[in-house]
Amino acid sequence: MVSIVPNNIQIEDDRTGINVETLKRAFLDNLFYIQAKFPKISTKNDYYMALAYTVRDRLLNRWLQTTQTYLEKAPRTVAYLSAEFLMGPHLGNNLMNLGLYNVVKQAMEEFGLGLTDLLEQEEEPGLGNGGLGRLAACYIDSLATLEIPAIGYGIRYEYGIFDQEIKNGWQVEITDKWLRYGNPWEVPRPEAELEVKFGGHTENYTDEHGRYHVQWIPFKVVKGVPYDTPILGFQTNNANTLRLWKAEAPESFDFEAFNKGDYFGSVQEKSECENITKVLYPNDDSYQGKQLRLEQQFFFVSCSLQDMIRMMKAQNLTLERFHEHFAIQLNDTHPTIAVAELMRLLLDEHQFDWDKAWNITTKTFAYTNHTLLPEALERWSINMFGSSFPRHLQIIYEINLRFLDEVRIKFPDDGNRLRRMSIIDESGERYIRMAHLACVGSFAINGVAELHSELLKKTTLHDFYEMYPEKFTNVTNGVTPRRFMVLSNPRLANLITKKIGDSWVTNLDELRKLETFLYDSDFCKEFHQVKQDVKQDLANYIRTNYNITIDPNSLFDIQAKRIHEYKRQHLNALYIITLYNRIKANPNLDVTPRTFLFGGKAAPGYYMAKLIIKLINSIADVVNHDPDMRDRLKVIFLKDYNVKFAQRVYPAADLSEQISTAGKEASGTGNMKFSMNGALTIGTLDGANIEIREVVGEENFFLFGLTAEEVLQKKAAGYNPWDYYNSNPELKLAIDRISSGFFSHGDPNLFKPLLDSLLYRDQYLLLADYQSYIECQDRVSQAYRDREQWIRMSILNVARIGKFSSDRSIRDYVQNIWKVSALKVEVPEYSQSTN
Ligand code: CR6
Repeated sequence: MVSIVPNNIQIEDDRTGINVETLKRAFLDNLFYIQAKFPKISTKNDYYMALAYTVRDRLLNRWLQTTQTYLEKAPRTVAYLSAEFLMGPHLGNNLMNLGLYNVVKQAMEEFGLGLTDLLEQEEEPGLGNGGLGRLAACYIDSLATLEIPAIGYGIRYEYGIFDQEIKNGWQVEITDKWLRYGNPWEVPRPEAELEVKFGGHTENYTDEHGRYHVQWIPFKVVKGVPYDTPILGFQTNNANTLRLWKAEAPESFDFEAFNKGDYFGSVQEKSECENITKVLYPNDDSYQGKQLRLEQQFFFVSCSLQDMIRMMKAQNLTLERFHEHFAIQLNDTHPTIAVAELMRLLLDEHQFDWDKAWNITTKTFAYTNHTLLPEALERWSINMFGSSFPRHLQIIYEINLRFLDEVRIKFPDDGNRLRRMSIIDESGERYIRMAHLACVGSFAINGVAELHSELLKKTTLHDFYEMYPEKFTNVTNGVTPRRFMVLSNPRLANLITKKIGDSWVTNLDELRKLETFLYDSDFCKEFHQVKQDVKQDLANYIRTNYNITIDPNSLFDIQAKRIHEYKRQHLNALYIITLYNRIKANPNLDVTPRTFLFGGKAAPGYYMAKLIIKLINSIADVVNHDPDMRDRLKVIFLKDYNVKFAQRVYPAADLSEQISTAGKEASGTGNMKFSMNGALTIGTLDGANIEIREVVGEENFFLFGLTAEEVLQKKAAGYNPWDYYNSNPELKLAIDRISSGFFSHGDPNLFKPLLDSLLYRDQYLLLADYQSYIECQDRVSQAYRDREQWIRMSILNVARIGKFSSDRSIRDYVQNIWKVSALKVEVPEYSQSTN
């Protein structure tokens, strides 16, 4: 095979060189030849694009070398199937990973361009909702950094998560036209398109050996075109691929209609095909049983499996060894139809017999569960499912039949158990339970934090745990310290590196060495100064964008995450009202000045979440304009919280709000990002909070609230929110303030649905946790006054957070589930960066 990089290239050229002069030349070259602009008429976006291409050029060599190495060595490969990848901006990350940040900054400065300005220009690919999608992005980063052969497979949504605006305090959704100015990071591969079938019916036939087969005759066929994005590891040569599929109409689709003169009909059919990857469903931790969503799931799963099969063929590997070549991770149940699709491909298209196909399938898949919330557990009505995927329905029935036989043998005469475990829910209208299919079709099942994995075994998947105990494990989530420390908090990263060297970036446990400096007053001062500077940055941003002045010496108390009742942003709001009431009652009260910052999107169809946003903004209106508050209390709802903005927010927090009802937040990942940037957490014993508290030390964590077990007991004992309302004067006053119309210009009805839900049901036990929460918040206020002590607690959060690197999570997956090995990629000397 011809080597990709001719060995005789020894000098730097405009596409690989990394000194300032070459970079400048390359930048102008791209501006001219790709953007077709010269400086005088260039927009900021032209400059961004020119720089992006300049950086991409310097990445390509590693990427192609990686692809070639993987092709030649055919290593066991991880395929991470996820309906969401919330990557965040690429430019800064690639500059960091290539080690080119500073030299490019200088090159741009010599042109009079600010690198931060150019970075700001990038429209982020918002191809995810929240934690689950961002987790996939962190894992893709760690896989590349750890040099593990891996492919991320997903959907190239034309519209990602909506942009959020706030009008009159309400959320307004704006479509996310992220591809508007082009995407310099992706490479379309139309030559690698595949076909995906939908609808129709099945036919049986017998082959010449008398063997019985099924054939799927689809109603329509859609093309899947891959768009590839290189994912470079941190200071490695390994650049894995994120392969996202776009749906297109096949060229031949319209012949018949055209011939009949039905121009309109044929074009409409084309746009219907393309609808499949048009838009991301904006629901987080809940699902909508929409046919199009199911079609999206099948579309990307089928493309990805066919792609894997094609790769094996190109490598002359036999499909009998599919499960040896690929470990496929199902990121939640969204890609779970893959179990049936791999069976179909093996049975119908490659003529395997059932047992062989099933053996391969069940040695291939591993399933991660991300939630216990019942409204998020996917189930598809049999009618809907069968109309789009008639063959898969047959296969699932057959899987279920054989599975229930197994259950019967292990647990004889237990009809209830059979009904509970069946992949088909037959209690009313019939549904396919995707989590059940995932459990039956996978060799490993994991939750995303210790508590969550335990609760899965005890509750949601209890029967499956009894059936297959050996399949169950835990892998606690993690986040990448590259993006969430080095890139987004360079001041802190530099200080740390100055003290302990830079190996912590890929070995986060090294942060422990910071503990040596706990009583080094110079270090503590510098550490504090970093926090103050970052807070000042955010304050400046808020002044520019919101015209509100906030005091960087106040305690920055931040809750940034999707808006959901179980996350209890409204509990936070009740505390703000309580503080407000206290100051109103006693205007000279000595309070610790606080700035409450919120960020997060509500699912467009989730009325209660939208009402919570309106409530926060209404409180902000009153509080921020009340002279009695005299800058002791400020409340701001930051609009359009996304990855780009999150990178500004985490570093600036003093306090991180992780206040979900215990047992409801599977893990959380924002909790980790805040803590690694030195915020202290106020939180419940929920998700990964428990493990964060364990490692940072209970004295460095503000704990409150009921435990998961107590929550269940309280509900079982007949919880009555009114008891709390009636017996707690501060709580009553806070609620009454809302219901009287105080925050709604006298309108007592505006927030009634929210208050009724709290007083008559309070599913998430806000009232039960209120007292414990406000007492804890008062302790926070006290603690913040002892600056030295607070700084030490903050340092300890950073120093002990190593466990929550996504590198650790990926190592867990690699060792306990995937059993894959690293494969180092070598590239010629000349293009390796040095700085
Ligand atoms: N909404 C969990 O709720 C977890 C992430 C990633 C979530 C959250 O606690 O940290 O997954 N679940 O594991 C789902 O999306 C179903 C989330 O992001």
